[in-house]
Amino acid sequence: MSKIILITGASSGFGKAIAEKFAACGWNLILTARRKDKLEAVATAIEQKYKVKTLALIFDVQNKEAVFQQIGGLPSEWQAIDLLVNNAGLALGRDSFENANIEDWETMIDTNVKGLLYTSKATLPYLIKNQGHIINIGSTAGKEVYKDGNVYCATKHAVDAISKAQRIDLLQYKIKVTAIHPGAVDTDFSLIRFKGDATKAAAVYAGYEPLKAEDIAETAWYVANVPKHVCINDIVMTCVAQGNSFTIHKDA
Ligand code: NDP
Ligand code: 8X3
Repeated sequence: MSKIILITGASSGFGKAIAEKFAACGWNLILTARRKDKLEAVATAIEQKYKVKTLALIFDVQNKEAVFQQIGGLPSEWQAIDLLVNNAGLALGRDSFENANIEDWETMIDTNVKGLLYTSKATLPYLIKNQGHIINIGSTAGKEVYKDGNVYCATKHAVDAISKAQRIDLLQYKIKVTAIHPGAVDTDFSLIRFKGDATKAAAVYAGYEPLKAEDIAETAWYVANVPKHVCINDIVMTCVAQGNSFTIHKDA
């Protein structure tokens, strides 16, 4: 029987690449995001290409009621979830503490922290039944704070802490918990962070070869396929030009 993966934030970037990778290997996919057109296009293309089943769910992970309604109400054939990937997230702004926008802080906290908690809690009954696996997408920003990263870094530190806490508390259910912490990856992430400023976004990835979303998908595939008795707890991955969250060597 095909395995089932639930991926939040599957309309672009890592989530879309993870969906492609697992579908290519025969898994059925529950894909979630807010942008209906984009998510349904991803789902349709994958179904046609890989002949697997997909279920596209449109909701905002910040909306507690929607998360519990959509995930809690999954059709029975979609309930045997093997793997939850908590990937939906974003940065908004990169400003010094005194200048940063409070609404941006709230959106990052509500999405990256509270959204991950809601999704994990709503999926847990299925994961407990199925001895499933949770992969949380953190960041190098969750390992070291960098200048002007304040609340984004704080949300990813929270993802790091929540991953450790889930791993301990869910031991009794034999649920594996893995956190993947990537450095810079060239996706829409910076375009969204800089609110559509393409020049600023492109500058983040200029002068070196950043990671690609497919690199994260390969890592997710690896950690999901180690032997049953093995749990990969924590992975920090960067491109070779990056040494930590605030050090990238750029060619002149
Ligand atoms: P993208 O912007 O390409 O993808 C983000 C995804 O999250 C989209 O599918 C988006 O879908 C979804 N999303 C955002 N907000 C919400 C929300 N409120 N409710 C539901 N879905 C939401 O960026 P990435 O793929 O790069 O980012 C994915 C994750 O990886 C994020 O958690 C990010 O913090 C993290 N990360 C990114 C790095 C990078 O350098 N790119 C490095 C390290 C970690 P939609 O807009 O349709 O809702
Ligand atoms: C995204 C990577 O370096 O912009 O988490 O924080 S970074």
